[in-house]
Amino acid sequence: MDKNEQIKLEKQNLNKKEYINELEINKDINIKEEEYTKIMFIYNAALKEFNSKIETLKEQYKYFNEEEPIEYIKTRIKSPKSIINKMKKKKYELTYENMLRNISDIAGIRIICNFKDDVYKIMEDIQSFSNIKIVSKKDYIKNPKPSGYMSYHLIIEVPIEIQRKTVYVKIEVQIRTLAMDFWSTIEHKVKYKNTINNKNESKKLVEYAKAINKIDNKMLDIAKSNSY
Ligand code: 0O2
Repeated sequence: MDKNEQIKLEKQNLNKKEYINELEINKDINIKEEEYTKIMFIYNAALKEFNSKIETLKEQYKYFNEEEPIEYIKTRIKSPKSIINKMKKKKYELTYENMLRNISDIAGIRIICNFKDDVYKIMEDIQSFSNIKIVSKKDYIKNPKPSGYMSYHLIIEVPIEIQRKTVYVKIEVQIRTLAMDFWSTIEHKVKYKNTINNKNESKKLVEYAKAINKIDNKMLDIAKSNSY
């Protein structure tokens, strides 16, 4: 590439505005209108691209490290009802702008692995991906939630190309062990989304989370002593 071509390209890149700025986002959310569909298409596209990176990482461990820490991967786009409920709970006005800025888990990916150590290895591998911006990290394994919930959360921004513009899309990545996933799946069904607050049941769930954590640690010890 000659120098002029190089300069032209650099200018073009500088002029690339984020496509999201061209959408009319300063208005109320209406899930039946085109704007909503376009925004969800963008989240879906970003999630697909990132999922493919994680699938490659899963395979890569097998071929280059002779280990398979990732058991399975799940992706989901938050339902309109869940988005609206979360915004109401957090007392945001129901505008697209607030949704894009403040709801970080519209696109979500969950990575389930074998052992606690794997969680941190996977998290560091994701951090090393080029082009991915890390927005925030929450370690609910070292600091479990009062409910007993354990998991590692990352909010990342993934670039995708839409209409010749780059859009950075937020994705929530949850990384946890099979044991943590077992607990949180059941707890999500019986309590987390339920408004009825039964103190006795909540206490039991915290106890079970602690018991599961002990077993997780023991499984890791066995794996280490067998140099898995
Ligand atoms: P759903 O239905 O799973 O999507 P913040 O970012 O701190 O302003 P936010 O977004 O609530 O607040 O972040 P947080 O607390 O890290 O939780 C994000 C997600 O983690 C939740 O999404 C749940 O998926 C999961 N989670 C958090 N706490 C619990 C818990 O106590 N039990 C279970 N089972 N899951 C939990 P949503 O949108 O709340 O729910």
